[in-house]
Amino acid sequence: MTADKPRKPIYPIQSLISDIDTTCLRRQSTLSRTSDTARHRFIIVGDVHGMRRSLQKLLAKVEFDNIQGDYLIFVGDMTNKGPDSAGVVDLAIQLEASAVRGNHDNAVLDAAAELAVACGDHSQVAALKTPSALPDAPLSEEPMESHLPKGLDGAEPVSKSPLTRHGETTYRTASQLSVSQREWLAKLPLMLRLNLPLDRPSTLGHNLVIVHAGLVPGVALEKQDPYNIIHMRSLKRMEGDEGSRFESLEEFGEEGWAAEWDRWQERCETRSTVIFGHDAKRRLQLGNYSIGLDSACLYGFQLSALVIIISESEIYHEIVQVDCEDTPVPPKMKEDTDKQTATDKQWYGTKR
Ligand SMILES: [Mn+2]
Repeated sequence: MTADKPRKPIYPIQSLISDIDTTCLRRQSTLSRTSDTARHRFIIVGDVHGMRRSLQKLLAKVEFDNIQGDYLIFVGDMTNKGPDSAGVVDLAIQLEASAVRGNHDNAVLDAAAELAVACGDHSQVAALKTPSALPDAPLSEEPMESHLPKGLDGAEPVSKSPLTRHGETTYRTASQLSVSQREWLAKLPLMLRLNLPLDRPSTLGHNLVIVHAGLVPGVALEKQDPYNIIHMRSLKRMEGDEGSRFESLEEFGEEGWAAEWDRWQERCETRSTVIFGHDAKRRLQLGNYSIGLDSACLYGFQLSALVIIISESEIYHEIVQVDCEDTPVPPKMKEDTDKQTATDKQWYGTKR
């Protein structure tokens, strides 16, 4: 990643990649022979950002039923900014969902560690000092809301806060999560690999990777930069002696990274489809090998799900959306219109 923005801290990563166990599908296949109603679906949900009512509306619309074998996956940024991050995490835990870590989930974890240290809990000091990949930092005791420095409870402005790494909203979200909710977030991998059964055709191919922000084409999953995975939005092509390579950027750019990813896959023998979020400005993105699911529910637009249906003879997918059901949060605007890209202008033009 080039230095288009100073890097924010990464909370210790417990797992870079996890595989989704598709043996559950084999179990379901056995079930389906005895029941016409057995379903085999992966429901992958875009950035929720604490918009719990919208999430519940979406789950109702897809008739989510984990007892029937539906499997829920989040593309990250389940938390922060919106009204009920704790409620969203509780729902995810209750429904046994899988998820990847988003940049906001990461920030909330880091803020929670900073709050804990500010409250005298030194078990989190190492988590704050390590740039990445410190395993199993124990989390501090709940609740932290009562320990919030003056001003972060919303009563009065912060006069002199020792908390400097994040904005007030992030500390507030961090203080609202329980130990078990933070532990669930902290365990999430940065990438989820989902290999679909090869014995039937699939509209999405058979190799799926779920990440929050993006991947750099031509780089193995194990070699992807953790920071990029949760922050990147675009790519810069670098020409060199050995052909072109890419650097990822946090800035939006005229074209998202996924367009380059799609072109790259066309040249690959084994192709991977990436399911991601993070890019609310571009909203729903339907590429040949990339599906972007952040349709800006936080800002009052839609919450989206990619529904993958696995039948006996084929695998196919559909997009299901609901309108935002929570109070939206106004997006931050770039004041300097000269710095706005075409995507920025389109975004500001369409916001409510
Ligand atoms: Mn994000």
